[in-house]
Amino acid sequence: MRHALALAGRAAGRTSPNPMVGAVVLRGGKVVGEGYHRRAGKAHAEIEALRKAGVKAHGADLIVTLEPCCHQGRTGPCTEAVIAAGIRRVVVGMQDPNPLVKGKGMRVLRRAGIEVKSGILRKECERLNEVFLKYIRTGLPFVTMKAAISLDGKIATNSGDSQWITGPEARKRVHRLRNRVDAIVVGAGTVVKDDPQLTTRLGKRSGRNPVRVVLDTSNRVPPEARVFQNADRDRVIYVTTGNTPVPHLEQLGEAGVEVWTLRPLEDGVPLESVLRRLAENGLTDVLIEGGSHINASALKEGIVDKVMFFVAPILIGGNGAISVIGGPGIKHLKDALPLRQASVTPVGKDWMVEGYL
Ligand code: AOF
Ligand code: ZN
Repeated sequence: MRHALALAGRAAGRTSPNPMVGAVVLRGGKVVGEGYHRRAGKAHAEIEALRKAGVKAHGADLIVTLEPCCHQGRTGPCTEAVIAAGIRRVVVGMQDPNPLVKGKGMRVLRRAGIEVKSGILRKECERLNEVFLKYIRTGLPFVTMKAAISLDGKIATNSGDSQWITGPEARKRVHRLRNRVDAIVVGAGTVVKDDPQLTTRLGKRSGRNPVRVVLDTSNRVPPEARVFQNADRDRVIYVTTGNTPVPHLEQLGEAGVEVWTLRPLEDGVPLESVLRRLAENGLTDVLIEGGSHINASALKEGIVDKVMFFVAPILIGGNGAISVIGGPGIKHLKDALPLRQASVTPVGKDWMVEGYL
């Protein structure tokens, strides 16, 4: 199962909105076939592993991180292929939360006389697919709020200087993260102030750019911003609440930027509807690299799943220096948001602090 998990992880960031799945065919304790799901629409992990095993699958064991599917989707039901291959025993990491499967896959296998064991390294399998789990249960993407902050929680000095708070190792880590997620969401403030590209830059190693999403509810973002460059090649989405001037929209359109017009909420940013639409577009792993304002809205709307702060051992200070979470905040400490499973990992001279909400 550990090997199957490692195989599954090879496609990290490439399977949305589908899960990462790994499978191994074992015969007499020897691996005779293995495979993993490479991207949505391509063969399921089980099928890849069974194909490799060929006739050796007869009487063998199949180890798979996720319950085999029993439905006709973009590909046929894996249960049929498992039965046809003559597999004797199936070892499953976790049940498939997909309502079309959800235990039915295992029942179908058992009914065909195959021995099924389930829940092996379940926690690890669930952790690997935290994004898929969130999406399949709620229709919303898994959202990580990422920021680089000083030890005193600032994201810039009182004059707005913010480059760079963290060191090169932490920034490299962020590029690896961008290479894995499906989309990055930023607000107008960040684009106006920092003019970021939000691309994946990993040096010689190749990466791919996530879809970049700019929320501009108060029409502040200039169409010349760097984030809109390369929009003809890599998808960029501009979200407005309808007050962007027409020539401005035309310029964005010509640059290849996709424009989404959404109904405004009271305080501007209709985050949840943006996220739902991203998920409908198959973008299920979303990073908010937002800035103070968006971070506050995101937390208020309750749409953040995970926090990832890179903390630099520096002190900035100043009442006018922006902190990582803006907005009105809370009155009582009992209302503070606690992080679950919080952890600290040193990254260069900085620390990566992670936790779940
Ligand atoms: C995968 N890869 O290795 C396994 C999956 O989009 P489809 O038709 O390929 O079906 C996707 C569903 O199939 C997915 O939601 C999950 O329930 C099940 N298993 N999916 O993409 C795999 N084993
Ligand atoms: Zn399948």
